Amino acid sequence: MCATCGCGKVDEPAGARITVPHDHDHHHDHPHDHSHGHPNDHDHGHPRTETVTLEQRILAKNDRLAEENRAWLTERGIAALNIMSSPGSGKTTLLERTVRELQETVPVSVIEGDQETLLDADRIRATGCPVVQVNTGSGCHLDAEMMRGALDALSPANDSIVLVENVGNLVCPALFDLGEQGKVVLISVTEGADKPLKYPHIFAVADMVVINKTDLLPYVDFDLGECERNARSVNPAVRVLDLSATGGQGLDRWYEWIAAQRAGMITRR
Ligand SMILES: Nc1nc2c(ncn2[C@@H]2O[C@H](COP(=O)(O)OP(=O)(O)OP(=O)(O)O)[C@@H](O)[C@H]2O)c(=O)[nH]1
Ligand SMILES: [Zn+2]
Ligand SMILES: [Zn+2]
Repeated sequence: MCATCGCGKVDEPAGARITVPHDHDHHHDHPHDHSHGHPNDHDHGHPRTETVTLEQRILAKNDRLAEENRAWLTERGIAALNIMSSPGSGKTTLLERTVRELQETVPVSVIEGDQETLLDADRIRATGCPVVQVNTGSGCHLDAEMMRGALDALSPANDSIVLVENVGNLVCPALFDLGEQGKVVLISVTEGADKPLKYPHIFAVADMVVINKTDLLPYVDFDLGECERNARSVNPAVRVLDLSATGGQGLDRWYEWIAAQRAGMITRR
């Protein structure tokens, strides 16, 4: 996992950059001094026991921070939903549409995770929705420390919804609890119905699997029923929804699920 892919050095979370985009963001000129100079000395040749110990320390620390986030969110009745997928499945497109359609009636804000750029945060900001961008540099997932930093920068209202777009990756985000109320795995019909079997860990931790881009079903060889069965084979209790973020089909059930998550958090407060 992360100790071997290079994203999970114990000190790495401090290297993440959290940006609240402004109207006059001249960020393109800022020096890129984050992580390019890090030596690539992670674990080649180290005994396996050392790698395992490092992984355990990273995950134990993350779990502690995630519990703090969970308590913080629960006290405030805030439903944070962590949306994970491979790059390009449509996370930002779904969030853009969701905030456009919900923000009139429900307080909602967004945390965007990407290795680099403010592009996704800029797309969300164009909807008028409060947003912060977390740039993880070489990291390939959000962790609980980044989540806490982003929540501090965002200051979401009590009883609100925080939609979190994780870094596009079906592997590492599965391991890092953010303290969120719900984990969503998004898969699009162009990716193949076998993905739950090939990346079982992320599907196993999901509360909801969303199958996106159903408007493309006539053009691709993708069996919705097979994908759903594959998801249930690794996570029998998981909810599965199919929708089209661009076409709008199936979005009602997505909004109903979000509303139920929010209601659950408000009740707990
Ligand atoms: N046909 C179709 N295209 C979609 C749909 N949802 C997203 N797309 C397209 O898929 C591409 C990627 O969408 P994004 O929303 O940027 O994907 P993402 O998951 O946020 O990507 P990363 O942030 O890079 O991981 C864009 O060209 C979208 O227009 C959909 O429901 N149908
Ligand atoms: Zn990783
Ligand atoms: Zn995105």
